[in-house]
Formats: sequence, C-alpha cells, structure tokens
Amino acid sequence: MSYISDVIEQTAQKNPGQANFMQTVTEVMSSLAPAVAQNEQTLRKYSILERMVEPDRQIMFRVPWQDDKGNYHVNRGFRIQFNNAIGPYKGGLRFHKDVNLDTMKFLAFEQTFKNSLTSLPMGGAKGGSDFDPTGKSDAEIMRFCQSFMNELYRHIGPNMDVPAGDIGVGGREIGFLFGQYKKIVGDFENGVLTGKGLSFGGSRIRPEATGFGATYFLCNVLKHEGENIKGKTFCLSGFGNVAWGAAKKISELGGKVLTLSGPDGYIYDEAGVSGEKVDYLLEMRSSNRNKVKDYADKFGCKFVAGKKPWGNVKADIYMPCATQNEIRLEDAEAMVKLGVPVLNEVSNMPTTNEALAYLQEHGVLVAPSKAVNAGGVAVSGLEMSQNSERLQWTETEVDSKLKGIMTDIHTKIRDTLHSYGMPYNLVAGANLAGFQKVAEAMIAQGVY
Ligand code: 2IT
Repeated sequence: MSYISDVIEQTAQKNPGQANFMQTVTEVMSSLAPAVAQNEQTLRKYSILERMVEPDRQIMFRVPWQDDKGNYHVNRGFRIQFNNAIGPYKGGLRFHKDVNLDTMKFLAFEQTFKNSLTSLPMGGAKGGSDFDPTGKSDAEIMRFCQSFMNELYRHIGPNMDVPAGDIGVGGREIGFLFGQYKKIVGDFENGVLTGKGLSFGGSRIRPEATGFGATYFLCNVLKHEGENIKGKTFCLSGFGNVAWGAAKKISELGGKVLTLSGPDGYIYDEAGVSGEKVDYLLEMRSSNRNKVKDYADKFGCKFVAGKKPWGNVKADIYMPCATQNEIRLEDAEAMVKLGVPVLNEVSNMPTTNEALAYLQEHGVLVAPSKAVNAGGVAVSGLEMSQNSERLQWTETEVDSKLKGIMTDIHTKIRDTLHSYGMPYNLVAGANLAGFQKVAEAMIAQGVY
C-alpha cells in the first residue's frame, strides 16, 4: 500500500463515524501524491502525514446557560487546535445545531491548509457549539456567549489561539465573547478575537472579506480563462455574512446574483440581488429568524420551498455560500446537464468528494473553498497585525491588501501546479501549495 492510502486507512480506523473529517482527509491526502512522490523518504521519516491528520488537541466542554424564561440549558462547546507549525492557532467559531466533533475536526483540518495559503503566519483551529441561535433573543445570545467564554478563555490568547466568527457567529457574538474574555482576564490582550467591531479594534472590510475575497479569487480564475465577471449570472446559496459580501461585490463588478437560499428554500430574483436588497440581508440575519422567504416577501420575487438552486437554476457560476456538503452527486449531475461551467466554492467543503470527482470528470472548473474563502481569515490576520501595531488601516488599504492576497494565492497555486508539471487543477494545487509550507515548518521544528 502507498504511504497516502496507509495514512487515510489508519485515520479512518482511529476516527470511526467522522464522515466529514474523513472526507476532507481523503480529498487533501489524495491530492498530495506528487509531493509524496518527490519527497517520500523525508515525509515518512518525520511522519508528516500521520502528524498532519492528528490534531494537537481537541477541547470539549459544557456550556450551561439560562433562557429568558429562567430555564437552564446545556450545550457542548469545542475548540480543536489542529496545527500551529506556521503561527498561532487561528480559525472561526460556529454556533449551529449540527455542530459536533466531526464537523469541528473537518473545519480545523481545512483551516490549517487555508491559512497556509494566505501567506500570513496563522496555524489552524476551529471551535463552536451545537447551540442553535434561531429564535433566540439578544440577551440569550449574550448569556450563551459569556458562558462559552467562561471555559474558552483558558485555551486562547493573542499569541496562542485567536478565534473569529463562522456560521452563527458575527459581529454581535464576537462583541459578547470579547467582553467576557476581557472581564475574566483583566487585559485587552490585543483584542484576542478577530471580527471585532470597529470601535474596539476590528478591521475595516472584515465583515465583507470572505465574500469580497471569493469574488476577487474568481476574477483571477476568469482572467486565467480569458474571461471576466461582467454580465455573468450567479447562483448563490445562503444569505448570511458570506453571501452578503459576495452579492455586494459581484453586483458592484457587473455580475448578476439570481439566487440566495436558507434552511427553508431558495429565492429567485430575476432582476438580481443588488443595492438595498443586499443591505436587507443584514436585517434578515440579525432577526435570528433564519428564513430566506423574508426576502421574497419583501421584494416580491419567486420563492421555492425546501430546495437549493443547484441543478434548478441555470447560471454561469455557482457559488455555494451556506455550509458543507450542499452539492451532492445528484446536484453535480443536474449541474452538468444544465451546462453550468464554473463552481466557485465559498462555504467550507460545500461539495462531496463524489460530486467533486464527477464535476471535474465532466469539465466543470472547480475553485476550492480553502483558496476561495481564504480572504476572510486573511483579513483576520490583518486585524491581528493592526491590533499589535495599535493602529487601524483605511478601507482602501485593507481592500487593496485583500485583493493582493487573493491574487497571490491564485498565483501560488498556479506556480505550484506548474512546478509539478500538472494542469490547471485548482483543487489539487491548493492542497499542494498549502501543504508545502506547513510540512516545511514541521520538519524544521523537529518532532516533539
Ligand atoms: O472558515 C473560516 O476561514 C472562518 N470562519 C474565518 C476564520 C477567521 O479566523 O477569520
């Protein structure tokens, strides 16, 4: 058996029932064949692949909280610190009812490679809770965040682990989490979390960064193909922070966003999601209703209950912005049948491995999430720099740095593929490029 398949097999045995974690491990490890072929002896000697699939530590804790009626609830909190070879642990917190150890591990593993691609010194981590913010009041969210931080604080710090937002965790939650951290530790600690409000050390463009960065990355891909974004039609899923930023930038650059989705279904807006309609997404999120139908009701467009746009709406570009495993084999088949040529993945691991293989076999150009959505964490890295220098850059400064980082990621992937004599396969290239830096740092630092 080969080194890679041995490691995948051992990882599956050690992590029974962790389908999401195994999906990303399989996808990433399989991409590394050219790197292993070139350097197998060294990688084996230092057990690089074995060490890469085992998190440094996995923290799980109880989060008790009180609702507005006085009833108590208990949720489970997580922080997976996966790899800090290239910098302090860094990665978001997700509050969603489906959060479990498997989800957290897949996200922390992906984060390690993504953060490496940004060129900034950040290791990989992820955390969160199975707390469901749907229908919760601001006061309930505040109490939950405070209780969550009552345990998390002992595991984080500006040079140790710097959490941020993810699904269900935005500016409001980061504010509550930071407030509690500061209260417990008695120190501002350079802000500790990223995604903070502008009035207490947040970075300009951080809320927009994931969606903006995803659009900038796409522009690089389109340019490589001799195309551009003007006049292109888009299907997006989700309506949260990420879809919001993407819709804003796409519409600014002359593309047209036809769809958004939520747990209740999808909306189809023939006129395109732009201007004040984009702003309304923020209201939808802060209402905690978690219903995309609100958009259709407000702007009088079509709503399709219980479905995602995939395979139902034709567009030039699909951009999943909601969650993992949104695009399954049957969606991929429908997508190919409809003739959608580009999948620009934004949410983490939106495509199952079967769907991904099918799309690539059928000539769909896939840009992988760990490159496409890296702008979010990259601007988090810029927030850390601004905090440690005690300054705040302008919108123009941050936006131009973000643009530069996204272009550099694309160039790095293209050059890595070139160095292995490989075609323009962005999925393989992102994994190989992300891997190289982490592996090099791990080897340099010895086995400990
Ligand atoms: O998936 C992600 O990269 C994030 N949720 C953002 C992480 C961060 O530290 O900004």
